[in-house]
Amino acid sequence: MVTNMSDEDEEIILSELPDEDLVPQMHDDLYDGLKDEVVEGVNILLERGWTPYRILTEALVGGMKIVGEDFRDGILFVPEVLLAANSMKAGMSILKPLLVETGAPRVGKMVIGTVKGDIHDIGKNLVSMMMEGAGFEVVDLGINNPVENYLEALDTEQPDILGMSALLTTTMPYMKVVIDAMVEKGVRDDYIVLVGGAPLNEEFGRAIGADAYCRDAAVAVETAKTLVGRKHNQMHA
Ligand code: B1M
Repeated sequence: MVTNMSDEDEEIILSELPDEDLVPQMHDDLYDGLKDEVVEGVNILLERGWTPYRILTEALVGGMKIVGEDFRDGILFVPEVLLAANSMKAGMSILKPLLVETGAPRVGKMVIGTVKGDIHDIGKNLVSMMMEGAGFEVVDLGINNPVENYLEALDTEQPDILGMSALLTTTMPYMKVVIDAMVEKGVRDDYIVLVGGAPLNEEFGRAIGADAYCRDAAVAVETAKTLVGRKHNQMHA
C-alpha cells in the first residue's frame, strides 16, 4: 500500500493532488486508517464541488471495498479494519449534514437496525443517512438487535418501513426470525420490510418474506419511496 510519505520522506500534500490521484490516495489513507487524512480529503473534494453522494460512493465506499477484499484474503485483520472503519465514519460524519436536507418534507418513517449477533453498522448508517437525505425520518436501533427490539420499536414508533441489516452469513437468517415474529403477532402486513447487507441477494429477500432486498443505499431510498408511495395510494384509494 502507498503511505503518506515517499521513500525520501516527502510528504504528500493532498490539496495539491488532482482528483484522479486524490481519490486513490484517499483509498490508501482509508486502508491505512488515517482518519485525519480521510477527513481532509473529503473536505478538499467538497471544496472542489464534488457532491456529497459522489464523495461517499467513490472515495469512501470505494476505499472500503479494497479493505473488505484484503480482510477476506487474510491480508488485513480486525484491528486494522476497525481503524479503517473509524476513518470511514469520520468522513461520513462530515457528509451526513450535507446529505440530510433540513426541513425537507417527511416522506415516511423507517426503523432500522443491524440484527442480533452482528455488529457491522457502516452500511446501515449509510442507508440511514441517505434515507434522511431523501426526507425520511429514521429511527436507528443500532447493532446486535434481538427480535424484541424490533417489535418494541414498531409498536412505539409506528414507522412505514422496517429496515434490517446483516453482514454475516451466520446472522442473515435472523431476519427471518424477526419477520416470522411479525407474522405471528399479526402485524407483518402493517409494515414494509426492507433488508440489506453484502451477503444477501434478492432470492434470500424473497425467501424470508421481506418486501425487497436493497443492494445499496441508493436502491434502499428508491425502493422505500416506491413502496411507501404505493402504500399511501392504497390507503387513500
Ligand atoms: Co467484518 N466481515 N467481521 N468487520 N467486515 C465482513 C462482512 C466479511 C465479508 C469480510 C470478509 O471476510 N471478506 C466477513 C463475513 C464473511 C461471511 O459472513 N461470509 C466478516 C467477518 C468474518 C467478520 C468477523 C467474524 C471477523 C472476526 O472477528 N474474525 C467479525 C464479526 C463481528 C460481528 O459482527 N459479530 C467482523 C468484525 C468486523 C469489524 C468490527 C472489524 C468491522 C465492522 C466495523 C463497523 O461496522 N463498525 C468489519 C468490517 C468493516 C467488515 C468489512 C471489511 C466491510 C463492511 C462495510 O462496512 N462495508 C466486510 C467486508 C465486505 O463487506 N466487503 C466485513 C461498507 C458498507 C458501505 O457496505 O455494509 O455492504 P455494506 O452496506 C451496503 C449494502 O450492503 C446495503 O447498503 C449499504 C450501503 O450501500 N445495506 C443495506 C446494508 N445494510 C442495509 C440495510 C438496508 C438496506 C441496504 O435496509 C433497508
